[in-house]
Amino acid sequence: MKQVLALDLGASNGRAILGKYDGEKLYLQEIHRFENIPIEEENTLYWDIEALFFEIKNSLRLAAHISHLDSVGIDTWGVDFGLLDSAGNLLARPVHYRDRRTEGMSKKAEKILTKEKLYQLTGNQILDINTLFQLMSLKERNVKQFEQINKLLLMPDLFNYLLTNTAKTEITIASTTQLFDPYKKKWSKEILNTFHIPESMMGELVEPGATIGNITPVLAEELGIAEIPVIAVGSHDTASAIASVPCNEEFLFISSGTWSLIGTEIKQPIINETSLYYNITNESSADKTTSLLKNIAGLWMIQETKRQFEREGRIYSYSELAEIAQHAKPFNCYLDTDYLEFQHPGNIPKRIRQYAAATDQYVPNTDAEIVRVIYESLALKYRLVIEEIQEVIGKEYSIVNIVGGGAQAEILCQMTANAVGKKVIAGPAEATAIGNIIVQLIGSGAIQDLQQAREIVKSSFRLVEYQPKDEQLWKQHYEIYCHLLKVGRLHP
Ligand code: LFR
Repeated sequence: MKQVLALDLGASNGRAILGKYDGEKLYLQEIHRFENIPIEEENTLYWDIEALFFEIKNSLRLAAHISHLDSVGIDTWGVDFGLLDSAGNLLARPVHYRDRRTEGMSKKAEKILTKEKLYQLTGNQILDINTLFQLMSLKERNVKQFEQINKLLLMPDLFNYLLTNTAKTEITIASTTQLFDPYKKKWSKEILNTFHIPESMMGELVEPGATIGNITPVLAEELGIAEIPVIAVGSHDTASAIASVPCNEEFLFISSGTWSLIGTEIKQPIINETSLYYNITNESSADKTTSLLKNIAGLWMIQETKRQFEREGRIYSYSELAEIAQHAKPFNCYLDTDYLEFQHPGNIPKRIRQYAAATDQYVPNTDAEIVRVIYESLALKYRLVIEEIQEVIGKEYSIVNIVGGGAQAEILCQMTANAVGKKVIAGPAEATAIGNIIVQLIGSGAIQDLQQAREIVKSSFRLVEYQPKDEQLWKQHYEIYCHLLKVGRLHP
């Protein structure tokens, strides 16, 4: 029996999941779950790095006391980073990408390097949150701090460093930065030079599956555990989630969590006018292929809406929210779920009402109506993006695999099947942790390769199929939705 620990830091929480592999099936055991709440100080949104590292240590201690651990791997969302000074200490708390400091930064960058060139060199979708634009913003606001940087470590790399004292950068997370050459799988010298970012600041790159080092003797002693190897997994949570898609044929995936990452796996990056036009990204996947995907809003609006209802004293579980939404009138109002104002923390229901009024639509009033319009608009947007991806690849797919927490949202899975007109296979819900575990097991040779791993996932976890329903009705509303988007009516 191989036993490895996956630490997955997501937007709603962090989780420590023990993966046990008996040579045939994979079993998961949740060891610890903790909050991941950003800190707001002087108008800046930061990672609560101390609390998270405390919980990571806690997770290790708890897991190691339950069972022997062969290794541990950490994944987080992309683009965010910590900065080290020349003594190897953190220069400041890492800033969270939902901070507003990067608003408009990609436009400024385009004055230095055209959008076309930025895309051609990195294959990354141009999003203000990308590491390059965060760095530009830092330089603009605090050049002194920028000059003190000795090493930039992306968040999983930073946690690996805190555990092992070894500073390395794993490739899947590097590929989210807009600083990375997706063909050579190296830092892009041209981007670094153009934006005056010293190459020495960037970490030495390692492949997923590589061992970063062992937990330092001091830490092992503090925790009363062995000096466990720390593995660079697909440390970008999306790369981990995609690794667990239970399919060995060509597939479309929706990695459904706070964000929705929609795309497919391809052998070589696709960087051309159409992919730029649709703002589709090329990221490195956990097994050397490329994930061609688009990053659009996901369950964030539902999560934030649930929190707002709570603040107002109405407590719902996610299944209760889905239940009330089922009974609300369909297609009351359409949202562009990627509208900027929906991306920041706060009172989302209120913003939806303001948005509906400003776009001359029915104003959703009840909790049920609010939740329904979010789910419906997400499903409509999924169809749009799937059509874009298919156009870029030049191929039609017949099945959509939904992995991640959203695979449990039956309402959204069914609406997706209806909107897209394709069969949906939902699961596994614990995709990110499973992908993290798989890469550790491949790294140690316990599993041969990703193909074998995907068969193991298929036989180890519950998958649910959804067939499209009411296709005509959804098609009709999809057409209206596309029209409204096209003529700018969904942007107040
Ligand atoms: C998903 C994700 C996306 C990335 C976004 C911000 O959790 O990692 O892939 O674009 O978060 O980093």
